[in-house]
Amino acid sequence: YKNPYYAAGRSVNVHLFEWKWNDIADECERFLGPKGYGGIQISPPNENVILWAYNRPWWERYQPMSYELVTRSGDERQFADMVRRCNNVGVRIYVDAIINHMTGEPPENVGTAGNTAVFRDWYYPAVPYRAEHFNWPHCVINGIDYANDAWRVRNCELVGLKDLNQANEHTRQMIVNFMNKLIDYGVAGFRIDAAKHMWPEDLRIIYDRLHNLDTAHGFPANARPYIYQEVIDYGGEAISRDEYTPIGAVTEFRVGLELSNAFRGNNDLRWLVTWGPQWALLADSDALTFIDNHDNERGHGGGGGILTYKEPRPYKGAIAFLLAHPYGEPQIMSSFDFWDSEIGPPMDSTGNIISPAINSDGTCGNGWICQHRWRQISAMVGFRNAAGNTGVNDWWDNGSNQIAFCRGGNAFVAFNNNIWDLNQNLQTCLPAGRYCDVISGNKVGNSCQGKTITVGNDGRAQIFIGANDYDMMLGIHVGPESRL
Ligand code: LAG
Ligand code: CA
Repeated sequence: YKNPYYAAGRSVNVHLFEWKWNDIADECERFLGPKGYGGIQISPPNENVILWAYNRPWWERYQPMSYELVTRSGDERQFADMVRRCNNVGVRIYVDAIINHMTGEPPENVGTAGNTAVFRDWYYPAVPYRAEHFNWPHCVINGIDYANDAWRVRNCELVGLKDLNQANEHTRQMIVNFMNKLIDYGVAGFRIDAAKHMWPEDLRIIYDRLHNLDTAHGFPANARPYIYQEVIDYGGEAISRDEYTPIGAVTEFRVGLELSNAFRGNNDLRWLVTWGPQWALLADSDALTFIDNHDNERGHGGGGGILTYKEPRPYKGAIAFLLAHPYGEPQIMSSFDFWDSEIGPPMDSTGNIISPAINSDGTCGNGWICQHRWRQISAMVGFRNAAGNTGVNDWWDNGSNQIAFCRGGNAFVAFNNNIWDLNQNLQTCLPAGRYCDVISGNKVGNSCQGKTITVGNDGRAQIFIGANDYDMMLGIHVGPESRL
């Protein structure tokens, strides 16, 4: 359950938060496929309660009404079409699976597929679930429980959301049927929402009943779905991330915390020489790594203090390091603009999501941030693909906030987070020749829009990153986007 089954030569998962299925299919064909992205985490595809009372907040999608595949992102036919078209261009789809709970007791009672429920009776006829399929007696998680009561964290309600009992055979089978339907449509795996709130032994039974990935969609025979479980573990809680690594991969929230801290200038970049498990991070193959996610970019899920698109220079630096370094299976966030932590995606007066516009410079409009289209970020996807499965070698630092390293003989990256220039002759490990820095501009024809780097026969090159340069990093590699 720990292999994302990316197509050959690809890497990096992007969360296209609240995107519509048709738009994702288009984005696979026109951008993500050509740029080498490995996969997409999509927003929950199953029916959720419609909340006009809160002006359609993004979080209504975390309140399921049923497993019918109809949401503001699209219907079942559009879902199937997206998965097929993305797989056809080598980009995998991972589903955000909300299987811990159903709705709370919302003030409205219509779902995105038109179903209703009887909240007070725990009755969701479109699944169907009745009271006996939920945890009983009914209780609500208190803040203090996280420190000392694993039972309550798993069997009581998370913010009042009706808590499914995954030890119940019917409940399990409804969840398994839902997930298998998605696998049969060609998805490659799942983010398990609120995994901390479910018992690992119940989850294991559910995972073991899942189908193999569909060979008709290009997966190898006997491939198991990629499973990354959302467990927020900064230490000191009754429940640990280590309880979940025996059954799948886990979201490593400490990565975003440590790299945000370092790239904000609160910890010297030189210390990153030991980046990985030595920083009390999960083992490499267990870790889904990221800077920000949809919760902590807006202060939900106990998040805060994490770099987001609102602080672009250090944010791009942190993401570049995340993608340049071999540790973990990286994911990047692709957001819509927000000024309020509850507001939903751009929508018209009837609640339909407004598609991102694609500007002539490749950025997005209509309120979509599209970090995955920022040149500095998509270029680092190409960097990671060129680096392949090489390790880190030829580390250099200035004893402070200037660092550089190679990925085998395939790629070289440098960062300058000091307030003075980096101007050094460094070992790049690359074959002699001329290269475009993929951060400061694109290669166009036979020249670079940004910096040009000349590597000598000894593999060394003069590397300059001014303290006031637009970006704090520089990257070159053997791929066609960089090599002249
Ligand atoms: C998650 N991971 O474990 C998601 O990443 C996170 O975004 C989800 O919370 C949560 N678990 C449940 O799937 C989000 C919002 C909550 C919101 C919840 C349900 O962060 O704020 O709760 O989705 O929509 C909302 C209200 C609460 C209310 C609750 C139930 O904010 O005040 O108690 O609904 O009515
Ligand atoms: Ca639970």
